[in-house]
Amino acid sequence: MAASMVQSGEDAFRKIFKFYKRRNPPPDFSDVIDFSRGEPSDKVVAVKLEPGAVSDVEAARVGLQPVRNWKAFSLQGYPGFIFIPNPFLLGSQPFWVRQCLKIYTQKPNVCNLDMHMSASDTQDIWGKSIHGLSFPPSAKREAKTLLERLRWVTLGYHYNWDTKTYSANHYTPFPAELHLLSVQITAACGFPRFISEAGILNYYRSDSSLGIHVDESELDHSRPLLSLSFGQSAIFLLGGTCRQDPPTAMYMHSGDVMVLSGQSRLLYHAVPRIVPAPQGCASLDMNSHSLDSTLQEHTVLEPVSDQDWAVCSKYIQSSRVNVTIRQVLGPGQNFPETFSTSHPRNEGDQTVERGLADGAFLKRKRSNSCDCVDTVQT
Ligand SMILES: O=C(O)CCC(=O)C(=O)O
Ligand SMILES: [Mn+2]
Repeated sequence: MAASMVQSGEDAFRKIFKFYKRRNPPPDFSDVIDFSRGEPSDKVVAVKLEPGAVSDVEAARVGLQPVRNWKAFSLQGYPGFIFIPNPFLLGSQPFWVRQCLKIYTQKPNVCNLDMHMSASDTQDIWGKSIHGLSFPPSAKREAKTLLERLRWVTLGYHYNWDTKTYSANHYTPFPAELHLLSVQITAACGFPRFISEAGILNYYRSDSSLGIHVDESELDHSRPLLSLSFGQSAIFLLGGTCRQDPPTAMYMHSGDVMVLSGQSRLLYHAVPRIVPAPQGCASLDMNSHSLDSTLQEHTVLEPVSDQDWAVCSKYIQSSRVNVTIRQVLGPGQNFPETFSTSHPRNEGDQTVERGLADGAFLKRKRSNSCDCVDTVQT
């Protein structure tokens, strides 16, 4: 049992992170909570959502089931933590996967590859990768495609990994359809008027992990942080306000949604391991990408062509994409004077700000302190 391995006073989070990251011998996964089973237990509690906040038509427009059909859970001792196992309509995830791989990777969005490549080289990550990705797995390829080397993309207010801040003068328009999806999910969770101002997409290969961190760079922590996952599954660890608090391990499968709000908004978390999606995961099925025609009328979901889906499904057979959406500023709030410019939203300067290394381990600054939440990434 992972939590019982740690002794009081030590960095329990780090110990459990290493436990789940270990390759040889592989860890025992029997303590990992699987919300897709849909069963409340001594740790898992059902959460009531607000079905009236989102009409069935609004939900379907962005590829979501009617809210009354969603299941939602929290964890004992984590108020404000909401986990919604795959609320997407069958056949709608391929659109979101395609957006993450083909659309959100385009300029002016910023990515890890900008760190050591020219703007023209990172101009068309998708277009430059599709040929290489089409090779059968047995064929030996010289170099990895850009998509295979992609680790993160930022949207909206671009997170600066060095200063761990957002700033008014590095903003590019947030994708409208992703904002719409975020608004529907957060409204159903009891947070009306959510404004999607910053997004971080993390692209995980099968051996990637994401270090222990707290998302605290947003200026208003009363707004929820929304997380969406597609492709292969992950072990996600949710800890406390101190590194000494042993984290709870849970699976995140394709389509799963997580909301960190209230007291859970500033908790330590990490992804120590990517694990294969469960057998028969419908969202990864090549044949499930054509959306029911009755839903197509008002949808923001453009059809995904067979060619595009062939590339996407190839990529997500061994990868996971996670999207976190953040409201940075509270209502009426501005960036501190030193960061502000006269017109923050339209004049995004194109300076490339980067911080994360291009490597399988998406490392973020760590802290061993228990005094306060003093780590760090966003
Ligand atoms: O990949 C995940 O599930 C977590 C991502 C995350 O914590 C982040 O981007 O801040
Ligand atoms: Mn995070």
